[in-house]
Amino acid sequence: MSGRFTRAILRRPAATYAEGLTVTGGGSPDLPLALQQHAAYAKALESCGLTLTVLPADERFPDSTFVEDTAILTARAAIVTRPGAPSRLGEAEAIERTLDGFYPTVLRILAPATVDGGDICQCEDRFLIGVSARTSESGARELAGILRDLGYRASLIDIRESKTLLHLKTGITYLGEGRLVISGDLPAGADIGDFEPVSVDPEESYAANSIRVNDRVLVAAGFPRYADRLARLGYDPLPLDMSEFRKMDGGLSCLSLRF
Ligand code: CIR
Repeated sequence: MSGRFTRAILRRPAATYAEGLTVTGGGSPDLPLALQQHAAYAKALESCGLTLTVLPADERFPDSTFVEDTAILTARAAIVTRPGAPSRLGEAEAIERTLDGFYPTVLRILAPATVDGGDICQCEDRFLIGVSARTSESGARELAGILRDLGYRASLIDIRESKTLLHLKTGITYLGEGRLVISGDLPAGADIGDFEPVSVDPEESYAANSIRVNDRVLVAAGFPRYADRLARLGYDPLPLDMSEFRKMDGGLSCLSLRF
């Protein structure tokens, strides 16, 4: 992880949530259950010491609860993205006003480039940037340039040949201490530098999207081998039920912007 987090921004799932994008085919999400799971997620972040800004549901954008895709928050600046799915483009505009309240410097990705925050993995002062169906090559390069100007290191990982990864962070998590969780869905030969890889069993690949938040690692419930592996490495996993977000191709990282 990169320092301790003190805040997070979340957005409640909208009444239109079930109309969002999905290829998973897990069936239609149950909105009341999604709201319960979202509330439990918020509580878990608070238990890790974070102060939350929970934005109201935005019915115009069914996927807007996946707030991570709209911005990249660093200690030096905030960067508003341009989400790659046309139905999600307006979400970035909506987050910008919120970020203005927290950051003196808010930069943005410019059209026609696209970037989804789910493709960006911060590992201390280095950023891994996924080139995906959502993050265009030009978007990835533009973002890498912005990050380098801010004094960070940045490198690209092309995941376009993966049939299972929506975003780079669908398949990786930076745990801190130089360790990177990697699911087998990451294309062979992906350059992950000299991070120590922590593998995830193929039948538990959904669990690869977890989040280190201060002294805990939030993990999706129902993946005991992964939780056990983290515990044996000295981490303190906090399992959360994610069924209704998984149905819409979302994971733990997608539901918040942490800073
Ligand atoms: C989408 O397809 O855009 C949403 N249904 C799911 C976004 C998940 N976000 C993430 O992995 N960062």
